[in-house]
Amino acid sequence: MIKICGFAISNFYNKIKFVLLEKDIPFVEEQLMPSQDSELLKRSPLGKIPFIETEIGNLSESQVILEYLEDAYPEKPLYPTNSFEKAKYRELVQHLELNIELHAHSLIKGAFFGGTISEETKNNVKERLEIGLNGFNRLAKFSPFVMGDAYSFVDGIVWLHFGMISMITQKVYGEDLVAAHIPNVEAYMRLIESRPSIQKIAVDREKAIAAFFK
Ligand SMILES: N[C@@H](CCC(=O)N[C@@H](CS)C(=O)NCC(=O)O)C(=O)O
Repeated sequence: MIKICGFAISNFYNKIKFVLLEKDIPFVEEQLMPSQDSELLKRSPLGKIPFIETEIGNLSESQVILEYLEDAYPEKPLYPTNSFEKAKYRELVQHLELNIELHAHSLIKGAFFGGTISEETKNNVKERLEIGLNGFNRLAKFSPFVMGDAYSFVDGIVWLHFGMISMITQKVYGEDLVAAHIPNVEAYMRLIESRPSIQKIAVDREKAIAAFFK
């Protein structure tokens, strides 16, 4: 049985949980925080979450885990079979994570855990986020789903990251940069929330947020 380790507030943790739910793969969860604790470093090379434990070993990095799950559990495929279309799915996920989420992520400590963010960092990150979000618009179809007229797992990943980026940018800039750059994003987010897997993740995340900030 696959064990997913991390905490239910993390968008990367929820990315893996979402894939497990969408593919109907049985799993258990272990809630733990990232750290440099020597015991954790034996399980996750950088002490980061999420990681999974399987009978044959551990895996870290959410996209690597996703690709492993897709290979090892092919019954409910995430990707289309056409190689180019498949690459377009990967392109959107990678663009979202490297060119948007990663920049917003660099603000989390300052935004929510009592750190400080210099004006220079704030301005630089905002510029990168705007470039990333505008680029995302050039790739995404939103007709009505991000890859076209059919729902795909990419929609779930977009929903997870957009939610987090909205929250961070509202806190740091007093403005939701996702809403400011992605047309009709509110309606899109509500559409994706009709998926049972996303509903489960949203409920579990709310509980985790309430417990964390109690
Ligand atoms: N590229 C990694 C990102 C994972 C990540 O950034 N996890 C955060 C929690 S959401 C973490 O463990 N941060 C602790 C750290 O960076 O040391 C993935 O896709 O799994």
